[in-house]
Amino acid sequence: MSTDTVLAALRAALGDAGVLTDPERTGAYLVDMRKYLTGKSPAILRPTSTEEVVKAVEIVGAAGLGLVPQGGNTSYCGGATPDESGRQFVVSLERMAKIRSVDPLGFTLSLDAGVILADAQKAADDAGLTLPMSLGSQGSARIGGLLGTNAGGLSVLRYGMMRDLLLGIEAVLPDGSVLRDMRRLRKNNTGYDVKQCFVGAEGTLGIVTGAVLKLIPQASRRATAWLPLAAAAPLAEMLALMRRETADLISSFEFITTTALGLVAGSDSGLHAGEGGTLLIELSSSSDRIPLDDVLLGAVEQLAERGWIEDGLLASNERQRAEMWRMRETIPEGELKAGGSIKHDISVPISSVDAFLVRGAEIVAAYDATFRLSVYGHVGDGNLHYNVLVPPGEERLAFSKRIETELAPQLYDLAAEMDGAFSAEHGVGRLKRGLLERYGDPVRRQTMRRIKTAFDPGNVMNAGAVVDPLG
Ligand code: 2HG
Ligand code: ZN
Repeated sequence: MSTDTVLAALRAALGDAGVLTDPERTGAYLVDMRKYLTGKSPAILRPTSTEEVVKAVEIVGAAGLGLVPQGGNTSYCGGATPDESGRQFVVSLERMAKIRSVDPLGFTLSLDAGVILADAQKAADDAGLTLPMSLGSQGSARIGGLLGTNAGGLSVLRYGMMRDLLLGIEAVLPDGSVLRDMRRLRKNNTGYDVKQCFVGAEGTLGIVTGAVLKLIPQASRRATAWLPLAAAAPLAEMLALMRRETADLISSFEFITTTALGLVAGSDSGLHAGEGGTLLIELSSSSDRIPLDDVLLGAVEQLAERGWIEDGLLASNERQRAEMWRMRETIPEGELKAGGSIKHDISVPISSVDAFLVRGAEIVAAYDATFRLSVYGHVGDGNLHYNVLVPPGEERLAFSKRIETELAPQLYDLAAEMDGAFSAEHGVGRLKRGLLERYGDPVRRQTMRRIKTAFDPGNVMNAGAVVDPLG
């Protein structure tokens, strides 16, 4: 079947607005957010319903071509960018962005996979509830992509990753059949949990078109602290103390080093880091009866008594709180402005975070003592963004290649030695496939390939990302 015939069939099925071929409009879909990869595609498909997704899958599958599902195109690992063959259609879910329903008694939100995270948060909020998922790219990241990468973010410590929030799913499989499992059940022990296969699969098993997510009572109260740290403050011990002393009301425990903070546009708020960096801690609750500020203050005093913090600031109003979060959330932007960074999204058991920081710094210093590190992350989840800043005068992509081959393996080896992972919350995509080969348990990898083969023997869905089918 010629490409023109396929395009004509797709136009008949999705309408002209559902099939973009004009290079002026397709360009943005073909390059990953960090501009590491640029792919080619015969067209960008923009279905408006699950039925249209089915038609697209059937037409493209029958023609022996491939599909790359795409949400907000914010993948850090090239998980939503087509390859250069020109044989993969991008399927953007951007026109499937309806909130289907909110169940205020069951605390659930049913929605299309193309809903932007910020809009999903608002829908929950409008119903007097909270969707406990927030991250820097929430203004553009879409639910399907967040599920595909099992995104984490800023409140994983208390509420978990996307996987933990997922109750139901709707997905179009590579053969055009539709998995309809949009049930709002908390308990459903009726065999394999098939919906979870799509989480972290980065669109390699099918196209997620809808989801049911867990909500929580509206987190109307918050207590937020900015805590400049003494040198070598023991982060894991501090976290354990805070969890204990706050009765686990802690929803964020973010660590920022002095260098990372220095990348963020200054403000008059006086927020600074101590010798050991800084912590941004938040407690949240839906009840007025819990004196959150007192609980936080009491716990912080204990950190001070042990000499682990230099001083501390409790946000006294929403403006101050928002400023603390702005400082944290704009670090990736600050890295870009400083010339870019090479990102290592590693995780280790929480008890190994402190050792990783020490040994990681030794590895980097031994490689090149002039390198500057932008380290920050969700210490509450054992997740560090251990980023190396591109030195002035270095070309970003060439530098990235060098770090990838020479330095990154040493950092990933260190994480592996500590039973950690080379990707904590950013996925595998196309960029980290080699790492999966190197660090994955061989039986796990083989099982992943078997799962891929079972769902997608023809390798129609996002071929080239994560794993290949068998044979
Ligand atoms: C964050 O925590 C994101 O801000 C981005 O996961 C991390 O850009 C990064 O390295
Ligand atoms: Zn992160």
